[in-house]
Amino acid sequence: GKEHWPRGEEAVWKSALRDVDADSPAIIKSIVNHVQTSLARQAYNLDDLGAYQAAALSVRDNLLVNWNETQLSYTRKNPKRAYYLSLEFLMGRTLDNALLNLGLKEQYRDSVKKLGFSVEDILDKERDAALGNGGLGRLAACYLDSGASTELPLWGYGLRYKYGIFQQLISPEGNQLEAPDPWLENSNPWELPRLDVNYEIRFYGHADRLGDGKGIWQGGQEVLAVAYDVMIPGYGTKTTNNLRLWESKPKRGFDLNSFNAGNYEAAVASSNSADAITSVLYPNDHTSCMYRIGKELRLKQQYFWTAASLADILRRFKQQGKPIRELPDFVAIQLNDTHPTLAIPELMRILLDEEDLNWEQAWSIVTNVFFYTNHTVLPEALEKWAVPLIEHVLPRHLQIIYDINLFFLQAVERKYPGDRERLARMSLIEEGQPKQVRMANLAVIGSRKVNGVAELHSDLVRTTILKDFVDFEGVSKFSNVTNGITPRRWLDQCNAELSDLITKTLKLEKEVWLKDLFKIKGLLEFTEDAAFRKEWWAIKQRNKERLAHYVQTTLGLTVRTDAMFDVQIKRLHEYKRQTLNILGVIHRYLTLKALSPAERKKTNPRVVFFAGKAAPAYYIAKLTIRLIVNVARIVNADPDTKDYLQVYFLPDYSVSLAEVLIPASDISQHISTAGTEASGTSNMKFCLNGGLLLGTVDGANIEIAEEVGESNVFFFGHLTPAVEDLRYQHLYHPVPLQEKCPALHRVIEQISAGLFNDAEVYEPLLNTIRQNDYYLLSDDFDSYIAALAMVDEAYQDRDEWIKKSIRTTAQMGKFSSDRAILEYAESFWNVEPVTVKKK
Ligand code: 6GP
Repeated sequence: GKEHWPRGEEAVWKSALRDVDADSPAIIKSIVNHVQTSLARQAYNLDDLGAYQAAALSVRDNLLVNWNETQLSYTRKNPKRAYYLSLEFLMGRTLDNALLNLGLKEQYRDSVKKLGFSVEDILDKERDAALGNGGLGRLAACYLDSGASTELPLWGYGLRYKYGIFQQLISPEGNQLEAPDPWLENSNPWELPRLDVNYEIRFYGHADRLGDGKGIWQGGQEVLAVAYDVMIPGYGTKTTNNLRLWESKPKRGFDLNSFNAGNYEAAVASSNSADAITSVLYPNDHTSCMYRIGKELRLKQQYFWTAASLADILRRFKQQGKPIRELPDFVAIQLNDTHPTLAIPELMRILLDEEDLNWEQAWSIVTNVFFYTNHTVLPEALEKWAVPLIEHVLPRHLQIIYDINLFFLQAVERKYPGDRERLARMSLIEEGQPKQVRMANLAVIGSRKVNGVAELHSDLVRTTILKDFVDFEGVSKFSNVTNGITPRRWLDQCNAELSDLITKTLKLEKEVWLKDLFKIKGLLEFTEDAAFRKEWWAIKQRNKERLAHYVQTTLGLTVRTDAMFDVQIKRLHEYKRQTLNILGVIHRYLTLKALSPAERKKTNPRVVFFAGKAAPAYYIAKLTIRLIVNVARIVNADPDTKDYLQVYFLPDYSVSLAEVLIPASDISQHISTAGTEASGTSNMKFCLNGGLLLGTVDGANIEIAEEVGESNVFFFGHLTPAVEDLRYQHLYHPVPLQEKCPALHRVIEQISAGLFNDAEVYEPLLNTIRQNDYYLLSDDFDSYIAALAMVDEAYQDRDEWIKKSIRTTAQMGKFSSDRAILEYAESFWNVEPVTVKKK
């Protein structure tokens, strides 16, 4: 770009700079005004970052107007409201999304162009808000978008972590390294500090019982929770909801007593520990007890956030002057997994100790306010907190948990007299050294409804981990809401060309089908239209080139774009089986090597992409990354095969990277051991963008196949009911790998022999397969390889493949998160849309 003043059109700058009455369009004026005042920068040295900041502030002004209107109409109409409590909100970038939701993208494109900037370049300056680990956090973000777009009075509550999910680096040997993510460094235009909205949150101290279930909690440490508000614009509506994130601060800057005593260090230490609460997102998903260090801080995060959120919700409710018993008529709180379960004893504490209700009154309110969503059946992910830790940090809450447990177990005993094993299983307290509080049990008995996130998962919840509770409370409390994704970000924003083609083809306003996604079914009738197929395919090709360009500019590697793009992007976890994928890649490599050059030419060239982070202490998952990186190195450099097989591990997976990868995929892999992936949501994103699915019969894959037709997906592997038996056989009747699965054995032995460097490094990973193979790689390998071959074969018939691609997109209507959030609103919360008038 030009370095000297002015960039862009001199006259445009001049007229906007001169004075407020200048005859320049409002957007340009507002951007230039922010350059001069908010940023205090000179027009002549404005760079892309400055232009991004000014544009963002100008968009924020629009959002704030709508935000105020929305909050005003909620206050006036006083509807029942819903609150989504989530420790994670994986929002990604905001500017592009806000522009699209406001319908201002083209106007801003023109305006920044006149000022000498390209909208793509400035969008690229925004850092992701990465306050989440994976699926659970991204789901929360999609639900906020859908809540605002369907005009629901829905607020999110979370924590304002100073550091989001770590930045992933790959060392020369192929190891994952973690660096901090100081995402707030350049200041964040999308948040509004609300220093006046703050609450004092207590920890430690001592609790006394006062009889009648009541108590008093005093002393300890008090920390301040300060609100930061993030605007959540709806698509094509004026509704702009709120995501309120809490930041922790010392109640006083320093402790005067220690200061006077000359104990400077202690004074500073107390303020340090208050700041620490919201300093960092815990980078583990699907684990609650694997990492002992820092556990107390995690518990403090959970309490800090739930207590501040509840105090805020109750203050808002009380402003209406209604009696507290009417709380369930005005408030529904969705618990995103068990992380916010302390809200249950906290609300009991408030109702008993502060509102002076009796136990029955309080419990009846609590159990009509809360709703609990479970996101995994993996046993290691079920949260448990050591009783002594809760007793130390939250002494009053432990008393309340014991009381809840007593009344609950008495009721169980009445229904099943003498069934001690059942009592032990259902108790909130797990015996052991130390005793532990089972948060899922507490969430279930304290909630009005419990749901899983896809049909199969909800069935497994009912028949396995929560079976006793279904028997006791009746099945109607336990239901399903299949996850969804927002088609705004995951089609219109990330794949604008495809979105435009759909709009043109359906002859509908884009606002219509993006808000009623079932309408894309209209594409079906165009599968036989050759010109349409050509356009469809050309867009996929350009998306592949965009991804190749990204890889070229970030890694300096050249991806061939005439190959099939095969993508697996998600957190690294044994149950998701990235290892199966890379072993399949090696199998393909060995097979190619054994072919003659002429035979190789007949094969389908394939580029395999991986991306994803491993929890920093998850040793086996990190070994899988190392293996992928080293396989990529060998395979991509092999002159015999490099035209037919390329492998890439793209570092530092993020929402923004997903937005580039997903539209470029021909096939994506969702290959968890049957019964382990609760739903999956990226499977929906790929299919919506016309990528086909290769997967196991698991999670939402099943419902996707139901919608798009089995002939348009590639399924393989054992089914859920077989898994338990297979694991039993591995333990008690093991068959040597060489006999059971010779193809897999050959692959593993090549790794062991050092074909991919550092042979001995991989032994612990390979041993998980050689030994009890808990995730059934050896059982599913042959059918996996067969499925990959079917994918290759299908890809050769290009026309038929494109038809499959179109049919897939066309039948993804069910998976809009608008559908999902409305199911929550209608069947759980009893919350209705509130229309905010357009002026
Ligand atoms: C994830 C599930 O693993 C995934 O299948 C699902 O799509 C997603 O939640 C949204 O429902 N679970 C988590 O990320 C998690 O940490 C405790 O569960």
